[in-house]
Amino acid sequence: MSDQVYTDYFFDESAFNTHDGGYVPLEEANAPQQPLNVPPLLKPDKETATDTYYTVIAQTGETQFLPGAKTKTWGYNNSVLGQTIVFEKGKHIHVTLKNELPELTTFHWHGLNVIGPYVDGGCHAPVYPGKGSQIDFTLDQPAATVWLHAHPCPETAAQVYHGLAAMVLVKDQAEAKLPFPRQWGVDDIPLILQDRRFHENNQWDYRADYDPDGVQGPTALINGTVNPYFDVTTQRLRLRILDGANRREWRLHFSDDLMFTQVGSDGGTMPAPVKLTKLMLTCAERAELIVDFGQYKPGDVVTLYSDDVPLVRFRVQQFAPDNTKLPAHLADIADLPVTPGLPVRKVVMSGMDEQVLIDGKKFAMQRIDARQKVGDVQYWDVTNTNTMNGGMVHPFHMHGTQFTVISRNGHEPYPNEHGYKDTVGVNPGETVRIKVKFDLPGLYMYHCHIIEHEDGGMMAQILAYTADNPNPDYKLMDMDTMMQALSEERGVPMDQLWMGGMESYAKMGMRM
Ligand SMILES: [Cu+2]
Repeated sequence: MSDQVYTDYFFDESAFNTHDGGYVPLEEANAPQQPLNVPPLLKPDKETATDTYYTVIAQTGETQFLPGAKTKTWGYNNSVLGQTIVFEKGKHIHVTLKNELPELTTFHWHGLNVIGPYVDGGCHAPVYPGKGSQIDFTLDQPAATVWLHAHPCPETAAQVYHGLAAMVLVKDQAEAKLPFPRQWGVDDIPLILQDRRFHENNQWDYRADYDPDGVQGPTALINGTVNPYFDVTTQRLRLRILDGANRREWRLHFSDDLMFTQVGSDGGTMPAPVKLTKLMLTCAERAELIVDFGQYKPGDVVTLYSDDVPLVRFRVQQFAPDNTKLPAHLADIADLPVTPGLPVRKVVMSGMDEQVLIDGKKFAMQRIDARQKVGDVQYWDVTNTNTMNGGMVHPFHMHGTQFTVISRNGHEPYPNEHGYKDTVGVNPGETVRIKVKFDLPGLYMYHCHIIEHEDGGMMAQILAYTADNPNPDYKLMDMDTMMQALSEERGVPMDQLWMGGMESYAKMGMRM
């Protein structure tokens, strides 16, 4: 491992979300400290040597976040967020999806290389209330921390805000051999970072808080816990961090500027560990960190902050000494040659508020914007042209693939961007070159992961096709079907339906 310790956030400071006119600063929680909630591992319905069966239920519930009234929430096999789902590479996975919510939803596997558009679970795979569906797939990708969230366009942001997000772990034999902590809830800890505003009676009110540049709240929730502490009983902790917020960037650091080691990013283990004292995550990005508490003694408290707001207090207990050293090389990342003859694909993210566009257009569910042959390796140049008032970082996400980051404005990517990624923050005025290959056919979305931007139209879709089936006949969702269903489910006339993303189309004089 390189001895270099990086001490900055890498991203352009002038574009941090704190400069946004609608920025909602986090406030230090005044609720009592509570133990960090660790979402339990979901039990399979059945498991054989080759197959695993799960049932995932989207359900309503009530959650005690604050003293007083419970908050009405949605979750997966849980009142909010979800139980943690584990998939083993190479096993045939069968998932029964059930919708017990009052409205349609979809089940999107963010970071999984699965067939699109139905198994992938984007907007074309609605599951209606009271109904279910079945998916199955076999994973051929490295161990990683990925996630499940709702993705019914343009209602994704509201549903994720209600709580529809769960962590998913992919496991494989290569990662199992690495000297990483792996006792779930003891030294292998998820940290799903979100923020909410609690209104009267401790309720969330997405519409009241709506902002086309992303909904934020002043209260940090970590795995759905306000003001959590965690008792450290081992010298090393592995933190699997997910930015599960609709809009917020997290600028993470510990008290005493404690150094930590990043060993994983979105698509799994990084090629080499990287030592840091600061880490910024943009929406939907993940980072796996190893934190060593060896210099502390029982009774000490180490605090994880975002900017200057405490998120989690790690209370150091007695632990056995652990001198495990990480190897200098952790994982192989394929450096695939680009397929000869292919041009560099250009993708432009522009605008802010309601004006957000991708390649000059807003998303349309029935329009296929691009094509790439399965197996081809192509450079994509993803540009953020929004430099107004310092601009903002757009986290660019692709379904159906894990890409590699080649360069930022022609320069080296950040030191912790050498692993597989499915989401990359693009600074204002910057072009990020990524290398993209689809292993499976399907129709896949790519978009900004500020979720209100994606609902507002900063999204497009690409057909990954094979030579023997260049024009598959997918049944694609359409806006009339979507609106009719929601209108019936909510019991409101179509012309009174409100979805945040629709406003962005209406204000631009467009239809979805
Ligand atoms: Cu954006």
